[in-house]
This record gives sequence, C-alpha cells and structure tokens, in this order.
Amino acid sequence: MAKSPSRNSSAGARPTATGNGGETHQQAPMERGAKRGEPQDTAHLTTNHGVRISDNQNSLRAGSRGPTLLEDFVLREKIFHFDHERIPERIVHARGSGAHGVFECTRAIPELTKAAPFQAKGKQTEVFARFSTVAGGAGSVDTPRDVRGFAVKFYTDEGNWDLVGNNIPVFFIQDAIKFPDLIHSVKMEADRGYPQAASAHDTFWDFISLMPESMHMIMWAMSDRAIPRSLRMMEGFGVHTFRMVNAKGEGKFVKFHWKPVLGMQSTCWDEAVKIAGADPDFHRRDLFEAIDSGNFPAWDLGLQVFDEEFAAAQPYDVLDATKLIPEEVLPIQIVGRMTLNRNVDNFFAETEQAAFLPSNVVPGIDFTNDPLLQGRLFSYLDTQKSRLGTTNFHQIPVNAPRCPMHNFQRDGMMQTMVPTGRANYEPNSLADNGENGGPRECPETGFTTFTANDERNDGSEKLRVRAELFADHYSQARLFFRSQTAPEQAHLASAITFELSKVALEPVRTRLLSRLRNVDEELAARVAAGLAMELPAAAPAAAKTVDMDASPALSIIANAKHTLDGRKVAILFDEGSDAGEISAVRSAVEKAGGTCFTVAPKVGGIALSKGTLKADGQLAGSPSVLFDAVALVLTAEAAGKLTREGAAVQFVMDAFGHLKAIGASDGAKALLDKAGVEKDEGVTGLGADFAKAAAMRFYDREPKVRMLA
Ligand code: HDE
Repeated sequence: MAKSPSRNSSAGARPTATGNGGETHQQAPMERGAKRGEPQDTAHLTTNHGVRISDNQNSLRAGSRGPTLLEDFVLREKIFHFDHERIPERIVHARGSGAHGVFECTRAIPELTKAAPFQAKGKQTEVFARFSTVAGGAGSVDTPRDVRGFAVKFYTDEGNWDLVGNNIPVFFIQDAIKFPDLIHSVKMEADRGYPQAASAHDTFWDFISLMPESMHMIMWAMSDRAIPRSLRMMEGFGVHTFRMVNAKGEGKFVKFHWKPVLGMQSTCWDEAVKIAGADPDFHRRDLFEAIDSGNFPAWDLGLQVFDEEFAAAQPYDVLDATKLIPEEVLPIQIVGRMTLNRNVDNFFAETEQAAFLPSNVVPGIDFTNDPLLQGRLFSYLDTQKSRLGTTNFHQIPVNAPRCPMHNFQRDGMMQTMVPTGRANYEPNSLADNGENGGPRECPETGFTTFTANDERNDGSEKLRVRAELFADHYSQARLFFRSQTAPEQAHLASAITFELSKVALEPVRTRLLSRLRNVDEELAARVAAGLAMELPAAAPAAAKTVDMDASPALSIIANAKHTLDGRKVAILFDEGSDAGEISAVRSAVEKAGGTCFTVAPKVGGIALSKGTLKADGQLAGSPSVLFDAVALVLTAEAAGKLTREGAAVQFVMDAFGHLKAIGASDGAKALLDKAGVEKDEGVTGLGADFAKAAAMRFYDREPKVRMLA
C-alpha cells in the first residue's frame, strides 16, 4: 500500500464537460464563489446573491423588543435555505461512505475489451467509490448484519462506467420484478416503523421463507461476510454476468471481482453489536482516517472470463444472479488495482450526491440478458430524478464525466450549462452558413450494442417465465455452506438461529427450516436445536440439488491474511505503567504495519514509570471492540484498582470473547483473572510474540466463550 500525504489534493473533482451542444460552457457555482479547497473571499460573509452581511447574530426587528421584520432578506434567505437542506435519501443503500481514487491497469487486455481503462499497462483512470449498508437509513449505524454495497464510478476517457456491485457475489432474487417486495420486507415494518437496519424480523423472513431462490444469498448474508471488520477488508463483486467486447466486435462473458489488498476480515456478531453502540460510524471513520493518514486502501480487480460454450456446460445458468462460478472452476485473472487516495471535501456534495447507474457502460463493456440486471438498467436512472430532483444530476461535479460531453439535450431544472448558438437539433445544416452546427454521432467509435443473442435464447415469444436452469435453488447454497470452515459454519448456524428467534410468526420459522433441510441437513438440525423446535419435513424442491465440489475460496478464515497492516492495537495503561514497555509495544506494532491507540482511565496525562503520557482515548469511550488486539501495560497496583472498574474488566473480557490477542505485563494478572481470561496462544506477554499474535483471531478459543448453534 502506497503511503504518502493524502489530504485533499484538488485533482479533478470538477467536471471538464465542455458543453452540452455546440459552443457551451459551464459556470460551476463553486468557481464563482468559493473554489474547491481555497475559498476566494473567506473574509466576508455574503448572502447567496453576493451581498455582504454586516450582522450575522441579530435579525432585523421593529425596536429592540418588537417583532421581526419581513424585510430582513438576510434572515429569510438563511432560514429558507436551511429549511430545504435535506434531499430524499436513497431508498436502499442510504447509509454509505465514499472516497476518490485511481484505477491502474496492471495487465492490458485489448484482446478482451476495447474499454479505455484496460488498453495499456499503467493506464490510470480516476474513480469514485461508495460503500454502503442496504437496509438502514442514512443516519443508521455502520455495523448491522447486512449486505454491503460496493459501487465504483470509473471516469474513463470514453465516458463514465459504473460498476455497481455488492460485497456478496449473488443476490436474493432472480428477477427485478421482485425487488420492491424484497426491500419492503427487509426495511422497518410498515405499521410500526421498526426495526431499523436489521433483517431479524417477521416480514423479512416471511418473504425469504416463501422465496426459495433466496437461499444461496441467505447463506452469505448470515455468514461473517455480512459483518465486515472494515470496508477496506471486504471483497466486491459485479454480481451479474456482463460482456466485454473487443475492437473486432467479439464478445466474451465476464464476472467482476474486487480483492482487498489488506485481506478479508470480519467481526464477531457480539462485537458488531457492541461497536454499533461504541462507534456508530466505525466503518466511515476507519475509511476516512486510513486515507487521511496516507494508508490508502486498495483492491485488485479480477475477471472471470468465459464464452457461450463454457456457459452452456455449467449446471446452472450464468444469467441467474443467484449463482456464482467457483474460482476453482474458473480462475480469476487480475487486471488492475484501485487505490482510494483522497477523501471527499464535502460529504453531501460528493458522497450523498453521487449517482451510480449500472446503465453507465462504455464502449467495450456491455450487458447480458440477466433479468435482474435488465431491471436495474431502468431503476437507477429513474431514482436519481426523485433523489437529486433533476434530470441534470449528471452536471453535479461528482457525477460529471471527465471527458468532453456534447449533445442536444437542453434546459431542465438546475441547468448549469450555458449552450451558445442556435444548434439544439440534429441533423442541421447550420455549419453550411458558417455557424456552429454542434456535434454529430460517431458510428466508428461510439457505443454499439453487442448484437449476438445467447444461442440458448429462442427469443421469438413474449413470455413471463424463468429459464429452466433457474429452478435449482439449493445446490449453490449447499456449496457455500460446505465450503466454510467449522467456526464459520457455526457462526452461520448461530446467525440464522438468532434471526429466526426474533421472528414471532412460528409458521415462518418452520417454513424456513423446511428449506434449510434442502441446503444441508446438519445445518437445519443445528438451527432447529438452537430454536428448540422440531424439524419439519423438507420443502419440495423444484430441481434436484447437486453436490458441487467445495470452493475453499469462499471461506474468510481459510484465506485469512495474518497481518497488522491496516489494523489497530489498543494499549491500556494507568498510573506507573512502564514507559519502556509502552514504547516497545508501539514500535513492534508499527513495524508490523499496524497503528496504536493508547487508552487510560483519564486522558489529560498520567504519570508513567518515567514521564507522563496523554491517552488517545478514555477507557469508557474506547472499548476493546474498536481494536484488533489489546496490550495491557499495567502495574499490579493499577490492575488491582481496575478490577473494580467495569469498563476495564469488560475491555479485557470482550477482547478475549472476540477472539483477539491480549498481550499483558506481569502486573496485569489480577485484571486478566477478573475478566476470566484463560491462557492460550493468543494470550501473550508484551514481547515479539504479541505483535505476531495481534495479526490473528483465535477461533479455537470460541467454544470456551460462547455456545454456538
Ligand atoms: Fe441496487 N439500487 N437495485 N442493487 N444498488 C440502488 O439506486 C435496484 C441490486 C446497489 O452507492 C438504488 O441510486 C433494483 C443488485 C448499490 O449510491 C436503486 C434492483 C446490486 C447501490 C436500486 C437492485 C445492487 C444500489 C437506490 C433489482 C449488486 C448503492 C439509490 C433489479 C449488484 C449505490 C440509487 C450508491 C442502489 C435499485 C439490485 C447494488 C433504487 C431495482 C443486484 C451498491 O435504484
């Protein structure tokens, strides 16, 4: 990972659009008033119309105790603008965090695609990425159990390409027509307005239990993938099968994958719940702080490329978004790396107003007949009008292409382009008279749709049907479950048990159990036992469930990267702590790529064995759930005192319960004992073995600390 100062260099967040027709120009408001980063006239407060304000403390009144005057345009404008600050939040994915960055091609693939970002090794393309939860509102917390959105806008030389994916490679439904039902069911219940940002309630599981096609996605959503440690430690997927088309017009199918350079990591469920209280902005803060300190998060972009012949040979339909292609069957080829290197200057202007559209493709990228994708092509354009209020949302800086754009679309609300001349239609012959006739279509280089239809599509009749192979709803759900390690299987069974325990409608639980039997008998039995329910008969399945070869690539734990890179270690200290031990821990952690955060009962400065130290955080506000490992640098006296402080005991108990490394000075023993810490590989002294242990989680410890389903 590149490390260099990152703070908001002003590179390219403004549109370079040169026009909207013939001769046009755009007067960006930010240029007229305050330029990005360097306001032109910071000294003087003005109204929106540029009139200097003499008094921003008192409104205009008739006498010192009289009524406020309608004439006070300064007051009226200020309150009027404030009253209208809010825009509708996204109907899904409302809570999100974004950043700017760059995509660099590491392997040119002109034989596969003519898309501009992939034409030359080393080619850089500006990007904006936004990560989100799905169900919660914009002000909800960062760590609920939920799918995460993973949307990337590539500002390519030939227009914007938006790869609007998730951190899970499959989806709940196969056909876009079911999306409103799915989302209504998972959002807060219509009559009572709760629960917020949670799937553990009646209506969601009612819908799921009636939609067997959701079973594969449910396995993912109930797995540790849905409680990521950091947005920087998640994979991303394009989900659908797309097409790549080369300059000769030859097309191949492709699936997109993002692989985090920091490796994947998740939290424990109990930890995720506690983080929600300790720091509702846990993921947003983590992303912002990492970029701000020059620890730029990065992901490799990988492709699974295949042709019709491969597609036809699979036991599932590649147009079905509830199916994946195991990496072991079709390896992923890495073609580039995305590095996020610049935080937004303004959350609303950029992250909130970012409009991603799966229909934004560029020459060289095309769609397929996936019925889920086809529905999305309509929805996203439509939703921007209702959210951003105008068809001119593409002129907002974060959405504007960096390459020139010219066309004859005109006017509309909030038009900021200023087209000149008469040419606002085409064809025209104005150029023959020496006038600017405006742009023309470009048959050679313009976007052309890949015309060949999938051979297996007869295409002649209009039908409301699903293709036959879409009927297998369980084989890949089974594949996912059986590809997990034992601890991950236990987490998954426990997550379903927990969620169903929140479902008051008993027939819904029973129906879901009947589906789980088709996924895996043992899983169904474990959930039933966890709920103390009888196992019902298996639900009838529309197609035969096949046992696919396990795909170890689907496990987080089996592929864990043991590193302190991007991880944060807490050092708990108090009166008399050994200054040398604190700095030794700090340097070992930093040497291994991690960062340290000091925690003490008081923040203002505590006397150590030598000198004093101000803590980064106060104990009560810095619980161990916010860190990847903890070091306890305490004297016996301080540890004894802290055994009577609940926050300190909980700090250690949670670190142990969340399977983290605990490094402890000899003096810390009383606190370890009070917190019920038992010696194991993850409980170390403060030497080199601590820095090594801190890079891991200790899943072997789990049976000692919780009863899993
Ligand atoms: Fe979305 N989705 N979606 N979705 N989606 C939206 O668009 C929709 C689907 C995804 O950071 C909305 O601008 C339909 C799959 C992300 O701004 C909306 C269907 C995948 C984001 C919409 C799907 C996604 C959205 C709401 C079924 C993964 C956030 C606001 C056909 C491949 C993007 C907006 C951001 C947002 C519709 C299914 C990912 C309403 C109709 C599958 C990451 O247009």
